[in-house]
Amino acid sequence: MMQKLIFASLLAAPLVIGASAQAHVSLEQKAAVAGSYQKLTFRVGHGCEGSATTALTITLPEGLKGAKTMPKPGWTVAPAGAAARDFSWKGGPLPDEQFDEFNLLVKLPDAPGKQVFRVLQQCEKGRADWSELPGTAGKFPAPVLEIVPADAAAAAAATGAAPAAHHH
Ligand SMILES: [Cu+2]
Repeated sequence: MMQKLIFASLLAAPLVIGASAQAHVSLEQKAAVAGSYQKLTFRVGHGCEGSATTALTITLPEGLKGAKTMPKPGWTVAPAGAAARDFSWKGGPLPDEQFDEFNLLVKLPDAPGKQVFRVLQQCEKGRADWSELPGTAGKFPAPVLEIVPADAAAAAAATGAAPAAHHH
């Protein structure tokens, strides 16, 4: 089913940019400013080969701190202290033909660079481990956030080309 969706999106050129964000488990924010507090929205685009999603565990990379989860009706999220790296939602089930979003607020590191999030999706039948690193041509890419320097973000804003990160 996923392959069909990807194939269809390639034929419809104007939809290509949005299509990759709708499928998979993806991160809505592509870039954010170093050192800022940033809302991260993880979107679950489908289940596990047709099976409904019942749990989602997001592992934060080392450099991120002070994460808070956003309450989500119909789902519980495991309590996590300041040092916790894993955030686990359980609930749903979220049917394959629907999508949903899971939100975190995090403090980003001061250093620019790519941050990779491992996401484990569990379903009524089966699971999907979204953990493949950027540059590997796999079927289960891990969501990635590009941390940009504050200076570069300010410069981009001044020229009207701000990175898609300002969701305060
Ligand atoms: Cu997909």
